[in-house]
Amino acid sequence: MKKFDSSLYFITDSTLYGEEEFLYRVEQALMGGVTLLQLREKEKSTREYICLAEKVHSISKRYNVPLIIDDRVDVALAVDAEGVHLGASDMAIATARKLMGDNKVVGATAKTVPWAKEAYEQGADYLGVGAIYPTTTKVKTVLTSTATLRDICGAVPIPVNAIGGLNKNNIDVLSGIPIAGICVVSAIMKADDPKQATIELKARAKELSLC
Ligand code: TZP
Ligand code: MG
Repeated sequence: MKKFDSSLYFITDSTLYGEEEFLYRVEQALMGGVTLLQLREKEKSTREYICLAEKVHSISKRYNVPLIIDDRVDVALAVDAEGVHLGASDMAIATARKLMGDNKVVGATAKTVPWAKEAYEQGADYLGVGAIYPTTTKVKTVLTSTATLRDICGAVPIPVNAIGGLNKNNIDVLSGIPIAGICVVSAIMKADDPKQATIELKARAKELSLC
């Protein structure tokens, strides 16, 4: 059954470390309490992407945390991941929904209200909205205002997650906006202690009633 909690959505970046260190950090984040995990690979061949996804999935399953594959429905299906995340240049949400079935999670990026409504109507289960702050993670994005984030939350009945440059010291900017949670890469991936960073980020998000 499809069930997910996006309150602390951790998106990985395997380019920062060797594989052993990367997998260790992913597990530390899971131990720290991330609620949703995304494998995000932009450079790997299909075969390499699947190989890493299998390793990550075998870890995430032990923590009962759903694994979402970025960009690639084929990779998600190949490893029986719990979902896929799609942006504007990826497969259309409606097509992905058909291929993935109703029991898998299909997430979408949305930066405007019309785009958010379109993704919802095509069958998206959640939205990622941002970048709220400039990001050091390699991504083609533009900034999205907190006003637009708030409007998107009001425009669709599915969970909306904020993303982009977020960390425990700046998520207060999201206070009072009815998001379902936050997505982070660097705040956990680049932390000295990813488990502790996860615990602290989660505590701060809870303190601000963001999740
Ligand atoms: N989409 C918008 S910003 C972003 C993505 C994938 C990267 C977020 O990374 P970080 O390190 O949390 O700023
Ligand atoms: Mg994409």
